[in-house]
Amino acid sequence: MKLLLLLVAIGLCSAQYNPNTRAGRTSIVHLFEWRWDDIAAECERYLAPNGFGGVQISPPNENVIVSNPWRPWYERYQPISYKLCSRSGNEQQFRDMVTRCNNVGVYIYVDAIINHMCGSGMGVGTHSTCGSYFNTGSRDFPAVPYSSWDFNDGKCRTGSGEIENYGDIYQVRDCKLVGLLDLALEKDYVRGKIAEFMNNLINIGVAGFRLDAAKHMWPGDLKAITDRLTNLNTRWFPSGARPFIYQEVIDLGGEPISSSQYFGIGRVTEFKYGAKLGTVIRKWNGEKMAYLKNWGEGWGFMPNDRALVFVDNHDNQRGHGAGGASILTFWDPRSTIKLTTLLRFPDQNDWIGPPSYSDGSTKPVTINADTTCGNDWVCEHRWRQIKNMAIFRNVVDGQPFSNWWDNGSNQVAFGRGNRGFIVFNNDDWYMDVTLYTGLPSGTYCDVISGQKEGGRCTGRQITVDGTGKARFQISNNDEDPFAAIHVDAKL
Ligand code: QV4
Ligand code: CA
Repeated sequence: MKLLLLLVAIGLCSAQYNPNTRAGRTSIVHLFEWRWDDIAAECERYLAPNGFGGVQISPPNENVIVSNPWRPWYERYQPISYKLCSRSGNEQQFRDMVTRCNNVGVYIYVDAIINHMCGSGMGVGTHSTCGSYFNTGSRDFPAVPYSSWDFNDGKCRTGSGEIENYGDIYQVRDCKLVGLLDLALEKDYVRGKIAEFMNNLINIGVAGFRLDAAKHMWPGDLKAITDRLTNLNTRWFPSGARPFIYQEVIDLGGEPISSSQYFGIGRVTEFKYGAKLGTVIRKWNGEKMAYLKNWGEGWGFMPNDRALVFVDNHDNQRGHGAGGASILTFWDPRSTIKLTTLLRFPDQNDWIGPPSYSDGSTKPVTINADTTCGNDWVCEHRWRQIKNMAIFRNVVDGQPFSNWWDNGSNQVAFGRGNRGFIVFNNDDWYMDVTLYTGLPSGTYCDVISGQKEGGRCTGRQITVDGTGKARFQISNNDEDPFAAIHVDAKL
């Protein structure tokens, strides 16, 4: 089975591998640093009507306030407690968001930071998002509570107490990741506190979790924790539904810790996907789009039913974590499951937080007359091409990869059953080809250059003849040198 086949239909796949999205909804968008009130509104006014399946949210629990002098986005990866208050909002606002999104069938996936608490150098005080006291010197987090017993200081065997060598699985799991106080996840007490935090979120109605820094936690500890999770809230989910789990393990090969060690717990983020795709689109290392014919497991990626795929994420878009220079920061229409709507940030400033007022609070997302976002927010998921390709995925969901064509170089085309067809021209010359699409005859609206609006097409029209063939003329100079048609965009 190829990666081109989408997530297995709901009900067929078991346990924490099932994203729990509504039938026919196949993408999750990451609304990085958004306020809960804004996400609730976006679910209702945009995500549900356009078929998005869910939202990955920023960590909802209390974190340290870092003054840099302005607050960086990454302070949210430094927990102080499991109370639900952050720059995105308080517990009441969180509950309201989950309820309103769930009610329109857009589910919430929580970025769960359970490997560690805040950085060891964060000091003593109440400079935290709910004002809880903490003392990093004595390892005291009374709002959980955690104390020095609950950290890995005694277990880590590097001189610095930091992870120094990713080739040593013990230090990767038991030492501090960039100075972050590492939790002793083998302790029943710590497991219990984490499970309590996650079960509270499940009870409120979330559909699953991204497990941050999973590579830095022993698979056995993660299994013990996820086994304690309750089933999803039956107000919105079928009885017995398990939380969706996807684990952040950056496995580009070459390290003793691999993605497959985590398959028993849930899905794993496939970082090779974005890294390889970037080299192909950029034509680095002799790569060409024609080679994408067996994209997916054929390229040495993890099995389709264990992968969560995406092109870029909040780290590698700004030079954090791994991924490399090839990462594309635009969206690939072919098999994306998670989109990232990110913050505008100047090249040199990898720490820039969300648009905020002088008191550090986050500005609301406003919507401009042309449907883009204002107040300095960038809403990639509202870009026509991206929104339309999220719909394309839904329309062709469950259909087999079909009718591949390539010119031996960087012009390629393929279909998904007889429901959708897409054509790319990434060569440096004009493309004029007539291809078998498999689609029923008729006139279709290309959803890249435009879209169907009130029975009319605002972009180029493509005619499929009685034999299923259509002519595609795509200039290499087009703003978007590709075209996509599907049965719901038939005029
Ligand atoms: C600094 C020094 C340390 C020193 C420490 C002393 O670098 O050597 O020991 O001070 O306290 C921030 C700073 C970092 C600082 C650290 C602790 O950038 O310089 O350490 O805080 O104060 C995000 C950011 C990090 C940030 C962290 C916490 O990317 O820069 O660190 O949040 O705020 C690997 C992992 C992978 C990880 C990736 C980034 O395998 O799991 O690195 N990705 C996830 C998240 C990521 C997040 C974390 C993990 C940590 O996607 O966003 O890190 O939760 O590849
Ligand atoms: Ca750890």
